[in-house]
Amino acid sequence: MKQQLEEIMQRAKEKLSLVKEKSELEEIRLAFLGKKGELTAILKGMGALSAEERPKIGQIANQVREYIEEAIESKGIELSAKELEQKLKAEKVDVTMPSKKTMIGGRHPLSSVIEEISRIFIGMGYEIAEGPEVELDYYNFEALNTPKNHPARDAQDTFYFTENILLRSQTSPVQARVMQSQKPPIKIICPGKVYRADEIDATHSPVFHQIEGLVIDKGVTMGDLKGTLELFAKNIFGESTKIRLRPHHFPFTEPSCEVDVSCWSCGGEGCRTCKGEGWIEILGAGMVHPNVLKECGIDPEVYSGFAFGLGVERTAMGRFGIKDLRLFYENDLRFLKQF
Ligand code: 2NL
Repeated sequence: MKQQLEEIMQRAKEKLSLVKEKSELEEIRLAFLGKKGELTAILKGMGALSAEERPKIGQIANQVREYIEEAIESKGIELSAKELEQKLKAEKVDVTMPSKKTMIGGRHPLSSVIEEISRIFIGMGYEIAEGPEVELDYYNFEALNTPKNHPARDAQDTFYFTENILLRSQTSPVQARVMQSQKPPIKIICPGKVYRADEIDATHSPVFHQIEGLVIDKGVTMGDLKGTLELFAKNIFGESTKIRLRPHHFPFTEPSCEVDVSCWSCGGEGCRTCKGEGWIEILGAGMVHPNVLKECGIDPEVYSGFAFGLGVERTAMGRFGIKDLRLFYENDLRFLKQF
């Protein structure tokens, strides 16, 4: 029996030396130490031994069991270490490899212009107001002194959902909503998308962007309007820029004007950019019509105000020397990367 035990130990030793994977260890443990294992079988047969031999063989059997248990455990530790080493080798990162190129996006030129203009007015204490693009005829036209069948509606023809719901043709309805919901003083600009029933060509698009401004307080005059717009023009086109107001007509302002800036290309001499004029039209403006103030719940005997509006696309085309407005919407990276 002693010999049998030694053989078992020997075989366990050999088998363990051949083990390559941890899963094999459990098989070996069962084969020797399990309920139906070799060592267990020997122990079961010990009943036949003499009282003298039994403790001796029992002791050896215990030693063999301890030996096999320890051998399995240390093999397990050895294999775990090997596995970890292999895993680390396989997952090694070469930090000297060149990195993948990531594409970094940039601002769209129209967003840049909107942001630049917004910053100038925020610097003068204005707040930014936003409102719906799907608008009521009331806010887009009626509240702005432009009743149904008014000839000015023709130039502002837009898209209708129903007789009274439309895509806004200007951002002034946002200003009408602010006047009806807040008390003066009001100092806001309203940037946003606007819509017109226009055919697409180099200078027209059915969707474009506008920034309108509105100031309402006691004692606001045309002088304030002129000073504000002059400061704005100098900020955006340069310190030497001059402005000029020409009489015009808008239904929502009285008096109304169009505003020109001295040409940023030639400074007023006359060149191709300004078509020899020396001046370039950039926006429309005026003193808010008393009918508009009244309709929006503001007493024109107490308060007055000015308003202005400019087209973002037209401003960006002038600023960047772009001849065709469709370039803004095509999302061609060769174009967009230039800004
Ligand atoms: C343009 C220039 C303009 C306004 C917009 C405005 C807004 C309110 C009251 C009075 Cl709530 N006016 N906005 C004023 C003058 C010109 O835009 O060429 N528009 C067709």
